[in-house]
Amino acid sequence: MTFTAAEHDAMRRALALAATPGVPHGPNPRVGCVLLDATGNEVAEGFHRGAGTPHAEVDALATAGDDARGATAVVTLEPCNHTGRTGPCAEALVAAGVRRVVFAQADDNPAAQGGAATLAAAGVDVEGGLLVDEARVLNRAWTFAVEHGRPFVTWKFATTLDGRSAATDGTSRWVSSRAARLDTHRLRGECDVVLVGTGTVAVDDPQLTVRDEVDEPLPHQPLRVVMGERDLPADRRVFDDVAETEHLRSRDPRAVLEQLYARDRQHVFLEGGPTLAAAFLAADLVDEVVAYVAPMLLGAGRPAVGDLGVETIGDALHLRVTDVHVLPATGQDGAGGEDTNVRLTLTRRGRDR
Ligand code: AOF
Ligand code: ZN
Repeated sequence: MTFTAAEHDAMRRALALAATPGVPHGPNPRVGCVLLDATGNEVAEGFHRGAGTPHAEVDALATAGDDARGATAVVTLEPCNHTGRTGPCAEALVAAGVRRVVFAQADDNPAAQGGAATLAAAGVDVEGGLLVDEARVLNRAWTFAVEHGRPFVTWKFATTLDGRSAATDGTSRWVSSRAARLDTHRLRGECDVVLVGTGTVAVDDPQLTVRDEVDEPLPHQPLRVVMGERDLPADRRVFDDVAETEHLRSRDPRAVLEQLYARDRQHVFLEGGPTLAAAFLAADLVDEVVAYVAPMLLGAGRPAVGDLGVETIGDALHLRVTDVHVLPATGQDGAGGEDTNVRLTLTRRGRDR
């Protein structure tokens, strides 16, 4: 692979453009594009602002106008080859007279792939792979979903130091600190589905919306999904009109993920109770864990996770810690705050070390 220093710098810029704050994390990938002239100077830049809006390349081409002729397009994702919500970018680049295309990540989306071949067939010089790791991380959930044919699953739970998520009388409201609750809302906002079981809705009645510091709902709300067969009272808070909600009448994690993927959902934030968490873990369908551990002991009460069928220590599920930090106390936390946030991943070989 031979990339110039100018192409390298342009790809860094394109990655930053793709990550522009406010651009939704799904269902489309976040994509940036920079157009360079023959001397390596920037002609125009563009980025994708979410499903239904122009793709990054088309956005940059619109700014460049005639200056696109003979240019090099530096894009974080292989240009698409399809007419979906918008037209094929590969053809738009050819029509604009772009001479060379440098991209980071290949597009494995079956609907859109093949842009590099189309460009090459039209005589455009094409190279991929520049800063590909950064591009994959930028669209972590989208990349995972396209490669695995199902949404990426983040299991989030709040627990006391002794692994309890509620006291024996069922009260759970102040297990996590204010900082932990705000952090949860931020993470929810990056997902396109918040998933719980019917039990959680019946017992805890959570609202499951994304709210800001003053408890106002944000404009972009993930779909709220309740899974399970039992009927639910219509007065539950998940059925309010702040966000959309769907009740999927299935207890099977795999079937539910399949249905969500078919509806273009790529990142599930699993916030169910111990039974649902155990079902997803047992089916090997948890990809990331986010735990908020409160400096609190209950000694009894609802466990954070239900029975995993582990009877001997050798069968324990093993996870890898990717980040750990203590969240600040805010003064509004009854007992003192300072929850520890732990992030972990599970490999597909979760049970061996
Ligand atoms: C690009 N540039 O900026 C984006 C691309 O929903 P559609 O019809 O717009 O198509 C979305 C698919 O197109 C998406 O899943 C990915 O494969 C590609 N997205 N492609 O060349 C962009 N956003
Ligand atoms: Zn496109």
